[in-house]
Amino acid sequence: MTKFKVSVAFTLLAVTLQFAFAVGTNYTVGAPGGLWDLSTNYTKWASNITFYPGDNLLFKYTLAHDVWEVTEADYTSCTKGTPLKQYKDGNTLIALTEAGSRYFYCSVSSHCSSGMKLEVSVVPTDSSPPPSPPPPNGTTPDSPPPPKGAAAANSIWTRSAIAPVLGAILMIFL
Ligand SMILES: *[C@@H]1O[C@H](CO)[C@@H](O)[C@H](O)[C@H]1NC(C)=O
Ligand SMILES: *[C@@H]1O[C@H](CO)[C@@H](O)[C@H](O)[C@H]1NC(C)=O
Ligand SMILES: *[C@@H]1O[C@H](CO)[C@@H](O)[C@H](O)[C@H]1NC(C)=O
Ligand SMILES: *[C@@H]1O[C@H](CO)[C@@H](O)[C@H](O)[C@H]1NC(C)=O
Ligand SMILES: [Cu+2]
Repeated sequence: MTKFKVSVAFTLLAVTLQFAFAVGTNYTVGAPGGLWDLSTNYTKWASNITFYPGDNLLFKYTLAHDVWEVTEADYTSCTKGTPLKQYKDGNTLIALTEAGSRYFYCSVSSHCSSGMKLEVSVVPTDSSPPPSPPPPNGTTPDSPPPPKGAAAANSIWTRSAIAPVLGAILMIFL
């Protein structure tokens, strides 16, 4: 095998990894029960989802609302002091590019204090939980938790597709 082939293989591998991890899931904030509004519990909504770098938040809202990205302190106290970013287009896509916490609220009137605020914790891509251990033999397992929902299918597919793609590349070039 030539050095050239090896370097081509690794270049393709790098490109594939980059592509695979760049494609995330778009999560519509509040969906499916609500959107960006005054009636959704966003703590509850976010607790149902594991956010990874590459995922996006899509805020959909009427012009009675807006979206500010703020510091943790402003988020906690609903203070309209020093917003990091302000949006009011009714259809705001926010990229979760790296691991860490992000804080959002609606700055209109007292909507933040009324609960129109969202904290999102983005976890590193390689920290997905390990598969649950097999149940002990002879016992009927409790019904498994339902899948996270249709929105999550895309990201599961994206990540599980990496292995076969890499395998195919290696078979071609090695
Ligand atoms: C997320 O939404 C943006 C903007 O609508 C779109 O360009 C992108 O393709 C979407 N990504 C996915 C994974 O659906
Ligand atoms: C939102 O949901 C969380 C978790 O289920 C709960 O602890 C909290 O009390 C709820 N908040 C409101 C305002 O209902
Ligand atoms: C959490 O996910 C479950 C399973 O998909 C779904 O039934 C439930 O409505 C979700 N809860 C919220 C608050 O979105
Ligand atoms: C699993 O099966 C083995 C062999 O039949 C038995 O000895 C063992 O006690 C079983 N373990 C459990 C947790 O049921
Ligand atoms: Cu609002």
